[in-house]
Amino acid sequence: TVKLTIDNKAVEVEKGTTIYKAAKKLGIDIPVLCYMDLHDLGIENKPAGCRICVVEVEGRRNLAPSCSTNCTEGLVVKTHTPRVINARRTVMELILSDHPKDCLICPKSGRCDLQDMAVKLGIRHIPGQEFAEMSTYRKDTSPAIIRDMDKCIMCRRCETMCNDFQTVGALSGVNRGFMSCVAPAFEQDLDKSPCTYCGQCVAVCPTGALTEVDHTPKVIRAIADPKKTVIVQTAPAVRVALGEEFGLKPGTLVTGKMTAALRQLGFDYVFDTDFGADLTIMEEGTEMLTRLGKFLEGDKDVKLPILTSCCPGWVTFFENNYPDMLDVPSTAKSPQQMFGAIAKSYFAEQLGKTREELVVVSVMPCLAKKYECQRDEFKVDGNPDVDFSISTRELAHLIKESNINFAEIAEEDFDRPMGESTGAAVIFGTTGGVIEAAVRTAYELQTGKKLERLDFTELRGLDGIRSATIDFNGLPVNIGIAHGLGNARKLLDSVRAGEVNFHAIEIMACPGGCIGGGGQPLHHGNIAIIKARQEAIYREDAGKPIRKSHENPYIIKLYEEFLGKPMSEKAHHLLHTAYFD
Ligand code: HC1
Ligand code: SF4
Repeated sequence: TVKLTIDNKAVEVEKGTTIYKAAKKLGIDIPVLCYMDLHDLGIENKPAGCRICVVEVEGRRNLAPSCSTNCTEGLVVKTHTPRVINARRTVMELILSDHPKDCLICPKSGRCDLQDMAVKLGIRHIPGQEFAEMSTYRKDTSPAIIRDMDKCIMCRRCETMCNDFQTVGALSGVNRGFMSCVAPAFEQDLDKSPCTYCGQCVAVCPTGALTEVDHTPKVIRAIADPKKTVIVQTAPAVRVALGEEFGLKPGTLVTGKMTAALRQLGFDYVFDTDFGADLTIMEEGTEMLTRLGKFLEGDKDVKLPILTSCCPGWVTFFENNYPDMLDVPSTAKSPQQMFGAIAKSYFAEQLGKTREELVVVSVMPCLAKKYECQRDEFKVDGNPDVDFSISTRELAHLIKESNINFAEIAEEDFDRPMGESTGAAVIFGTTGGVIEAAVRTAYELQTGKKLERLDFTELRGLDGIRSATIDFNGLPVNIGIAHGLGNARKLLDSVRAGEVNFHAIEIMACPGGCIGGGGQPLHHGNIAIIKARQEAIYREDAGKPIRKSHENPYIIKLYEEFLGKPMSEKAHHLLHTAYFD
């Protein structure tokens, strides 16, 4: 260890600790802009680029960036001398001299780290902006994400998420000086790059440089159109995070408030993606057992492990990186898309409406869902099964702009039939949950026995890659789980190399699964927030009267009245898909 003093307080830290972290230990919060501590996810962003975190170190001529300067024995550090404060203000003024001043209409306004820092440092004037020209870039709008590089401050957080955590490599620093920014190779548009639309770059961007494509104006227009019946479905992970946008603690469950707010917004039917998740389990669980059965009979052509396919970021990553394995994932559509397909067929029939008269809106913790619902394979004669997908953040905006008092609103329940769901569906929202839900159903279908315990804690947690063997009444089923595309790549590479032997694998693109999605209230890589959301998911599951998908009475009815049985021809037509490279 080494001993030093910071602001006249003594502290002892491990060798190699940065001044920033040593100060944190003392409760001294040095301001940072580009720095991002994601060590729980195995990564850290410290390019020491912005220089906001500079401190004075006795005996050194230059100020030191505290995020990247290590503590040494006897160091005397001062974090807020006049010289330090002056330097921080100058740094801020320089950054702002090349930053647009359209804060009033910026999608990040009110949640922008740069704006907050300008407030904190009391910036009132930007020297030189009268004569200096700002660098400008072409705006890039993809199906899910908008890149507005005029607002990029080169913090490199997005690059760290995309390259180090997701291993997608869609973004890297380009150009020099004022024209430097982060972009796909050859400065192509995002939709020409290997981007998966996971949105993790958006989740950590400190400014308005990376934001989601806003679908809320289209949703408002649909609600206002008397000729349209507008149906909303809400993803499992939204209910454990939406409250954060209204000042509630991470992990507060707001299912009933969210439902009531959606009704007040004017949706005609407030349904639940969880219904789609229960349906996914019926189809995917049956597919898993069918493949497993054939494998046990010695069928050499059967593809195992079966991979979950409900995460669209993961599906795109898979299509881009594993074209030799396109027949391996489950063919089951995601719950979002199964919901849309059933809403525009079975439910439309019940209402006596055509699919064109219905508008299906999804509320998702995800930005890739915006892309998923636009994919051609999820359209009938050009009409999409899900018309618009809005993020948890966009829903919060809609609620705020409609003057709904979220804190006070009384809880309400979802509509039926497509608002009924089980605990198994809720846990889809966190890593390990899809496969746990599948096991709850597949076990009972395979063995004909009732499960004695529903909580498969061996499948839970936040380790990047996990595995467990579940005993199906004498048949050991090997299960693998990964969250984060970098972890997924490691796991899949070992499958491709024949080094591991799994029967089923669940993969989710985002940290913690959908609870850490790119459309959620920004997590900024804070694992404590993700943990709190995860605990809330399991609380919701534990409190549900029905916790196995095959016991959802409205799912049973759907098969009786409409689909026949899982993987029937009709189910196959409506609920399954194929993958393309
Ligand atoms: Fe997810 Fe899913 S769990 S993908 O993470 O399978 O987005 O929440 O809606 O479709 O159900 C997201 C969450 C979500 C789907 C389900
Ligand atoms: Fe990379 Fe995901 Fe951002 Fe695309 S959305 S650039 S894959 S981090």
